[in-house]
Amino acid sequence: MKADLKGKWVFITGGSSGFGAAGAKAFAAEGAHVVIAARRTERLQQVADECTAAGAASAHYHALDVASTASVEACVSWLRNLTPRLDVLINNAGGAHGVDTVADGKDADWEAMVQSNFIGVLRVTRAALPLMTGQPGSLILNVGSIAGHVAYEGGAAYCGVKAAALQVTRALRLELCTVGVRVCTLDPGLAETEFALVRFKGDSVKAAKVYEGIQALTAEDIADTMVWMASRPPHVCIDEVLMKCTAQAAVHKIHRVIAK
Ligand code: 8X3
Repeated sequence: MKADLKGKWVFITGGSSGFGAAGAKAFAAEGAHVVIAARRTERLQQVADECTAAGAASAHYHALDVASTASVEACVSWLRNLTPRLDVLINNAGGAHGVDTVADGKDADWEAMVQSNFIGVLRVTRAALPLMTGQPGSLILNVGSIAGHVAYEGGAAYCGVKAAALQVTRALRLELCTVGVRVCTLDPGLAETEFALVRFKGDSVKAAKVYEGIQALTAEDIADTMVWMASRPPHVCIDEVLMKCTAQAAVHKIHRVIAK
């Protein structure tokens, strides 16, 4: 049985691009009210327009920096004026900064990753929970990563914060069990978005190498799965999804077909 997402209120962080923007459009196509937030507000306007065109019941956007409690509080107070209830919260904001080993790591990169991928999830969830706890079946979907399950060289901080976020998901599920709020994580492997470009600090050649010779997951693949997880009936919680492209059997086992 599938739950209808029509008329549901969906709030997505990191909604200006990648998984967040694709997710917003996918929920819009289901007839949901879509609310997106991110730091890059100029991009949000365009994504909101695309959500309206895709069939959203309504589409809204607001500036949000998940690294700032004041920004999170301001965004969620604005959200409260739009709707007294939130059916789906997607904690998608995050990303990786740098591929340095620990020996060469930069404090600024580590701190940015801790803020966006870990504390940001806690902050946004804390602020949004009062809109969700009154309705059993509402759903928190955290976007994690294969990096939260398996460590790799150059990923100490990113793998660490994604592992931490996975434990936030698990702890929240225990805390919210009695009020019927579902808590899920969707953990992708290689997915072709701006992720690698950000990780390599704008070096498009290095970023392209990450996806060379494989058909990586797309933002739309992730968005489809978000919608699937959110459209299960209220008594069904898809706790954890680890999702990889077929060419990636494991973090270090990637079958690349590269023309000579
Ligand atoms: C992104 C996937 O494999 O680059 O979270 O860590 S990976």
